[in-house]
Amino acid sequence: MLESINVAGEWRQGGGDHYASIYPADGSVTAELAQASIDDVNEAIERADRAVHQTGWGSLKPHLRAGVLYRISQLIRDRAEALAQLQRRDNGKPISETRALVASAADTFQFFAAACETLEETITPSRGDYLTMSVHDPLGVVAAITPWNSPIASEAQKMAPALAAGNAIIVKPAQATPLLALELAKLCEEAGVPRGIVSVLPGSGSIIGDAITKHPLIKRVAFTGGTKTGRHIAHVAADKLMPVSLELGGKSPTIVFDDADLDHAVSGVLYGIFSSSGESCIAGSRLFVQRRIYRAFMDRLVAAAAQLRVGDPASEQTQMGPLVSQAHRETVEGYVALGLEEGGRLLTGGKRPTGELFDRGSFYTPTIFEGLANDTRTCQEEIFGPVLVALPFDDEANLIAQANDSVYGLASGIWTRDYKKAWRVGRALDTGTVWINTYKQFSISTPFGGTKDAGIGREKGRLGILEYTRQKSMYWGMNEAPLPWADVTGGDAS
Ligand code: TAP
Repeated sequence: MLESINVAGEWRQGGGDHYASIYPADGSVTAELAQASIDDVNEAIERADRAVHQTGWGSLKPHLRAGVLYRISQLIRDRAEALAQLQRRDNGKPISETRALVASAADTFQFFAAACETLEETITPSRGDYLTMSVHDPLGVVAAITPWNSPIASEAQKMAPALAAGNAIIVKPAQATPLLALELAKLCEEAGVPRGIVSVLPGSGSIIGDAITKHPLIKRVAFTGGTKTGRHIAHVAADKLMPVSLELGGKSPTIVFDDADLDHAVSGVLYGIFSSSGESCIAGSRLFVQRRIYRAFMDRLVAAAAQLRVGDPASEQTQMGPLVSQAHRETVEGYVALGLEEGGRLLTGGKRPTGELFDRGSFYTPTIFEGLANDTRTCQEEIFGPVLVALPFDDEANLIAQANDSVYGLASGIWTRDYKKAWRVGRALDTGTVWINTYKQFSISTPFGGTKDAGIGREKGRLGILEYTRQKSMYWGMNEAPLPWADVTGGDAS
């Protein structure tokens, strides 16, 4: 049976092509759906625009809107296991990771419910006989376009603040992973979000995503995905004078100084690159190790990498599941071949594991290269897979120059016991996030985003809700007398 999509609250089969969501661990079909058509896009957006006004969602008192978001959060928690299992099938991540992503989605709705309920509008210092206020209105209809690597968490990060601010939202999930966004739409409906306020339109990015972005009633796009797509969306946004947030790619440096706690560093570096099979924008994919400890550290790292448990995503023990698709595995393999061509030496990995389960899914082994210069393509381009490049460094100045020598600036990691050095280097790194003696930890209350080609704008954080509003200034005249401009006495000055 074909899964329905959600066109402004109406569950029906889309007018577009049929598409199957494939379980990457064994190639079986999880669900099939008829995707959205351009007509579905136009209908969803036009109905959403009417719904913002007709349902009163945009003008609902904040504590009442917050109540709906709290209920969404609770429904996600109530259905957590089913959602985590569905997400495992949708993109093949290990169950331990998909459980964490579901929990993060619930936390995100809870957080933005609180942000909505407690958001203050301000009376600003007045400079005359008037009262001045700064207030925030919803934008109207906004769009979320999300990638396949962390569905539900990516979608929640956009849907929660957009809904909290009183907007309607059109969600375009990645074609490879449409199912979690559709589940979220069901929970929104159950929690009391009025009909028409949420639509989920699975379909191809270049057709459906593009049509959503260009639609004149879409007032903002929140995008997570590749830099090339982000740049295209930025061009469309420039033509429309539309705000966007772009969370894009990364090639994040992780730095191990010779005074680091090496147990922590080995574990943190491996987690940084190999969790999520490296399919993570923040993967710590460029490793810089101080030369004095380089060989000893690499020996420990490689030995530990070879022990990582690659396997069935349904198993609690699995640390690395398959890559999202056979096609993506081939892309990763292409990069490994490139690394060898560029003179890299493989310290571990670089192959498909073999065996019954492995032969059916798109698995790949944790892979570590050395011997490559930082300016090679292997060190500069985002691979989005379980491939780490390791480089030795001698001094701090050279390290910072190399670490910042990247078109990306999403995240970085520093391993050292010297807090002054960590501060100095952390401030010098041109990245949106710096982790010190930890990696890939996340808090919804802390803003997130990149610099350079890693994107513009920030998501998360208490003020993230304001990104989905239009600031407005209001002046209230308090003069006892008319403004001293026109003669209102009719010339009778007596
Ligand atoms: P993209 O190809 O950019 O796809 C992301 C989303 O954009 C998908 O839903 C895609 O639809 C859609 N899309 C494609 N072309 C479009 C267009 N012309 N107009 C509007 N939408 C369009 O990226 P991906 O390969 O799925 O994801 C991997 C990339 O995302 C990596 O570069 C990674 O670093 C980045 N990423 C970044 C972050 C953050 S927070 N910075 C987080 C996760 C991932 P389709 O499904 O049809 O492709």
